[in-house]
Amino acid sequence: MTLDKAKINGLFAKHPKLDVTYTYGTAGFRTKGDVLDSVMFSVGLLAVLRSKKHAGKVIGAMVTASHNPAVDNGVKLVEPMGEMLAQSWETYATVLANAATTDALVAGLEDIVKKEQIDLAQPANVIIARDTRPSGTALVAALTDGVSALGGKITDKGLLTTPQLHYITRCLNTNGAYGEPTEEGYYKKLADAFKRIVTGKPKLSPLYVDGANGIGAPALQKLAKHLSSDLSVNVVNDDTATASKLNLKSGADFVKVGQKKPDGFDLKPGMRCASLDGDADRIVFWYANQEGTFKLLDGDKIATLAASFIMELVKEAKVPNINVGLVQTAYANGSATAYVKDTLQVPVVFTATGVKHLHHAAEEFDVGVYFEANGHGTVLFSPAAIKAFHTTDGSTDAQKRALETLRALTDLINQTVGDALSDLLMVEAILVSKNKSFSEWDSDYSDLASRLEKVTVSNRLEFVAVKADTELSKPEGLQAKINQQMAKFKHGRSFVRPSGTEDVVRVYAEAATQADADLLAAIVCGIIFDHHGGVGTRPAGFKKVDKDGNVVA
Ligand code: NG1
Ligand code: ZN
Repeated sequence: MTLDKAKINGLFAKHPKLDVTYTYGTAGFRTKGDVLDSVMFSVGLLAVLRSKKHAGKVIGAMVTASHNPAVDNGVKLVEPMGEMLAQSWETYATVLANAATTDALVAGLEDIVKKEQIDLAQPANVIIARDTRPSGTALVAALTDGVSALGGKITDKGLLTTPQLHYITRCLNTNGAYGEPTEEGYYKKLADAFKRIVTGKPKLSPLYVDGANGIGAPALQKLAKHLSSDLSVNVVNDDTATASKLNLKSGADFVKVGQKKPDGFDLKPGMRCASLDGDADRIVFWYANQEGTFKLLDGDKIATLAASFIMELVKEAKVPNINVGLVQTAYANGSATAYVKDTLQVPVVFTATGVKHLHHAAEEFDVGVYFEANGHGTVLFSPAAIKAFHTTDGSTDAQKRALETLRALTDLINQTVGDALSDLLMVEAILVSKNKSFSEWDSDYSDLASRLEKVTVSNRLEFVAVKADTELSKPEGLQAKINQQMAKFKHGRSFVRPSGTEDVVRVYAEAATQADADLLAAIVCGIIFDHHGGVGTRPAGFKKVDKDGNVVA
């Protein structure tokens, strides 16, 4: 069988490539929604090849730009078991997306077919879903044309959260063993597992959830219906009809980066709150303490809560040989890392930014807890651990209860990808089981002060991060300047890396006090802006540094 060049040519003509260079980055392709038409077409083609490579298994395609503004959009592919696209295929995605002519496109496709030894006679199945962004519908149509151009079958699942699409993909490829392959099946699976843990235990006060005016808001409302009296949840920022409101002054990223509450909340001491992001794969929790100060419970706090709870259960259930590990990135708070190592005594592995890296590292453990500080993560259970939880017989009531809770957790926690709704229920189930308030949870350790900034530069790809993103190998000399500055601060730590989702470089700084963290970030930002290609208006807060590294303004 060969590629039908005439068919590809005819459909590609509807989706001409613009004069833009595209890269499959941290989270797939992501940029302004109005320059993505041809990219979607190329991703449709690639999805077909990926499905054929897997002998016709279903590949997922999610159209979303997550926490980014409503005008942005993007796409990422999902592997048959629900993971992110294999990294070795990201290069193919980039090549196809940048092919400007049918000849270049067909050459790119033929190259993949040859290198991957793909049998074109295999069937191909793709499912697609999108978040609430206005550009989504047209982009789905473009991707559909790409799938059709190679004769694949595509099923449009409409509006879903990103983790729901990952869930459905896995269900379809496991003949329902992972669950019913529908949105309703997803809610039922999560609700049933949650009930198995909390039934009969005292309830907590209501949880106020900021839906970021995105797809997570209606999804959580539907999930809540399945939980009726078992979970009291109020969804705020649920206006998905006004496109411009998506992630605007709301959502997990706004709350985490700004370290402040979103719009739409009259925050009172004791209120329990959480924020989802625009495609509901991230969640952070927050509250006001008795003094009314805003307090954040981020991905690091979720990870430590989950790891300590599961370790306790494993011990109580007396399941032998279960190793628990935690995976973090450079953005994890230094206090969180110290707490995990010193108090929980759990091994910590560091990976580069982006959940695909964390996910694979977590698979190395029987119970692999991975979370980015921004609230994106999950807990993976190895097949051996799941088997052990199902085959161990408890002799005491406490042991039996612990085993049942472990089994329920393996159903409650999304095994494919970080999932805000599943994580929300996991945290609530743990807090109910431990009868813990947010402030008690928060008291496990105190975060070091931190600041996350960004700098717009002429070419962010001149910045090359190494050692799990903790250092820069390029531009030459910059890392030494950062090291010189961070040494001046107590608990000072700073690192810089190019974003994979925005055209900026990110600057992270951490120190003993907020003033110091802010100052360290402002200095590093100033150095980058002034000496490494800053563009646009120079932000007023950036510091100026002389050649000896002294702050002069
Ligand atoms: P970039 O833009 O590459 O920093 C952001 C997050 C990542 C990851 C991706 C995907 C931070 C600092 N960065 O990536 O951790 O979640 O988005 O959504 O939070
Ligand atoms: Zn997201």
